[in-house]
Amino acid sequence: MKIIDAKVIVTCPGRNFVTLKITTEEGIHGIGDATLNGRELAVVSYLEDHLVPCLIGRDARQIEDIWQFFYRGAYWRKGPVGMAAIAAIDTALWDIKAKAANMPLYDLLGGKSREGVMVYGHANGEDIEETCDEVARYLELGYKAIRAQCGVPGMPSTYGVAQDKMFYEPADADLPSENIWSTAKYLNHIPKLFARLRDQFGFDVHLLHDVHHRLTPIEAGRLGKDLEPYRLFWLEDAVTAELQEGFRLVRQHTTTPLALGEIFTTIYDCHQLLSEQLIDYIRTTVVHAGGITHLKRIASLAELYHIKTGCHGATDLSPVCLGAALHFDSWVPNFGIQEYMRHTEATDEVFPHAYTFADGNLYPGDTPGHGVDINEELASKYPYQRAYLPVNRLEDGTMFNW
Ligand code: GCO
Ligand code: MG
Repeated sequence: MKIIDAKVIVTCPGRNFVTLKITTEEGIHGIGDATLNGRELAVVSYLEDHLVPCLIGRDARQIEDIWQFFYRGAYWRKGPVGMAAIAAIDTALWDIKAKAANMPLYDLLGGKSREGVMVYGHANGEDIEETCDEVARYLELGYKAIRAQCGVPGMPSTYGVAQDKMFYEPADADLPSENIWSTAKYLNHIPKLFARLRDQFGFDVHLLHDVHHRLTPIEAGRLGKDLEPYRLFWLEDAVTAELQEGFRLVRQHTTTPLALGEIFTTIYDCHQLLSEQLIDYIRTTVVHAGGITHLKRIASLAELYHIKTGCHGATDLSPVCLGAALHFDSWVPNFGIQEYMRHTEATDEVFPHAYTFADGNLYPGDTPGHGVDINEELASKYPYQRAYLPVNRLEDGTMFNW
């Protein structure tokens, strides 16, 4: 099954997406997501200039060997640009193999472990009142799990609070916009949000919250402790995780479940977090962690330590990544939850897909492969537009984490 073509497609139906399309001599094609938000063209070049020339002529059936060839063969390992490129190749090859076998991808992985994939939606508002209204709306839509983010008094803007409620899009500027951050104001406010949410909605709905890498371990310990009465499903990215052992301190202070890993690119970014049971949910997903092949390894290591999956699923992960993730989620034994931020209608048109939403779950569909395709003609109508994620500064001007 010789690979005869590998094409990189860049499209911007409301936001930028990079897609790799691989075709075999039998005429079977598969696609993979290669989108790296705010750094898209680096992955395009990495694929076109360095990986595609080595891919043509290889046997599409040898997914593992091709993965190892590109991971080990570069000599330079890991990193978001390289791993997103490898992920795109890997996802496209799994898509091809499943299509050739005439199976939905979850069958090739080992079969379905569950009927539906529980997802969480995103409620957010300028203040507590507005956030409560949004949670109510998500409950009406059937969601069983909802992430709640809220504006903080005295801070002009904060992560996770959107202009357009259904389509949150932080990469919104031609040059990075600058936000202001105050840890003290944030830590004082967030427990009030969850006190109010539990008061109004009770304990049946799963509630989640994303700190977005902004606390020190001891501050995270305090927030986790303050939130314990409200029984969060998880507290996400409480601390940046370059220092994996830093999470020991968070763990010593709180039983609030911790989620981490949307920016990890390999198993080496989390092996200590997993083996010391410092987190409860691992957030790595298909596109940024080396594709299905590597994600399976991470999930298997996590399973050994009672840690569940919770794949990243923001809007910058294309429908191709979401489709592949849903097949992975349907199979993986230690599934926890899947993030779901809706894509715009224009994006959904460019990427026709088999997955559907009902009753708080996503269903991957039964079409052979991962069930997502790209309409190239439509994609070509939306040229790339430079867009950056914001940056963050403390109130005194010091650069901080966004
Ligand atoms: C999440 C994430 C996103 C990221 C985005 C960056 O939990 O969904 O934190 O909102 O900020 O994916 O590109
Ligand atoms: Mg996050």
